[in-house]
Amino acid sequence: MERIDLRSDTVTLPSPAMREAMARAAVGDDVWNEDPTVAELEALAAELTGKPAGLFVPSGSMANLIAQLVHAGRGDEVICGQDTHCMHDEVGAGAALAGVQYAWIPGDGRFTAEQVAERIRPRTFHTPGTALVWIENTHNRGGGTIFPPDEVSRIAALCRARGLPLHLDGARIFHAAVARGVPVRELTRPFDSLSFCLSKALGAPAGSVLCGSREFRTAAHRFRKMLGGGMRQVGILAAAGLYALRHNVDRIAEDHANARRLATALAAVPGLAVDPARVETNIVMAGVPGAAGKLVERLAERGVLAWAPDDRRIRFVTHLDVDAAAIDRAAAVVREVLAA
Ligand code: TLP
Repeated sequence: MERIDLRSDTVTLPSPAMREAMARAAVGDDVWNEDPTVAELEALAAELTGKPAGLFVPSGSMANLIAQLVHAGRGDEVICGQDTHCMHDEVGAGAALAGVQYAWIPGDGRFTAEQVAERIRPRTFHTPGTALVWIENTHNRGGGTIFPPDEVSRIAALCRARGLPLHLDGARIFHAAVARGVPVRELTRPFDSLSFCLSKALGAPAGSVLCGSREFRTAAHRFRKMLGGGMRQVGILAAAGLYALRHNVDRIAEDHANARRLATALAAVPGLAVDPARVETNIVMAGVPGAAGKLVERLAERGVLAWAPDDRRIRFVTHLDVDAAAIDRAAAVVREVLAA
């Protein structure tokens, strides 16, 4: 039986050319700052995002935790959108390990400067103080939605005026850049710091890069070591990241087209609520009346893998290992399963 894996864009496999680049990578001990391929990746990431420095880290989750550790402390508050990954999908790491709590804004992950302003609070003998404002772009649980760039600028101006750092979880920021047809640095400019993932649709097997000022990197570097994220001859992984940044960015447009194609097909399936007009990038969220997990199991029995982020939604993510023909076959399976 054919298997079409739409659970996530993290499931992509390194291509033969990427593996070739990994095999050829010059390496050294990165804990001693001696891996030339890691240095090259960090420099390219910094250049692309318009920041002075980059730091290669093992995962997006570690990038998020390090950013919170650098910018916020125990008992501090982080203002973010509803269902943000760091709050929802990282096993409570922000609370458990950085000691922060979240002041979250209801909605689909997008919010306004006014909504941030309402939640900023001083550190008093009663209240936690606001230490950080957090934006996730694109927003995963929101359905791959793009945070409006003008609103990011307004929020950045507010943060500057109130002396608060603004961080971007840009796990999929290249998706937003490709969808909007702009260089990624245009979307990252307003932020003090950011991370992006190499291991999602960019197709690398592991790794994220944190970018920001040199001081941010120095602080982040210490926390990376503290968390056990210092790796040795990791140029092998950095080479995959370099390959991904050089070859796999523009093609993300195909994933967006495939997501729209899937959404259009699923919109016609009775029992699913899908609005193709809301699909901006590579994530399709389908609403179901309930028991989303059961439906995911029935789809898996027919070889179509998806994920239920909650009981009423099924998420399909397009990526470089599924083409338009596979999308059509997946849509046909979904139609048949729902009709059965
Ligand atoms: N997201 C994964 C799952 O954890 C849900 C996925 O399949 O989408 N920020 C955002 C916005 C993410 O979507 C993810 C991963 C991360 C951070 C964490 O990255 P990793 O998995 O590398 O720790």
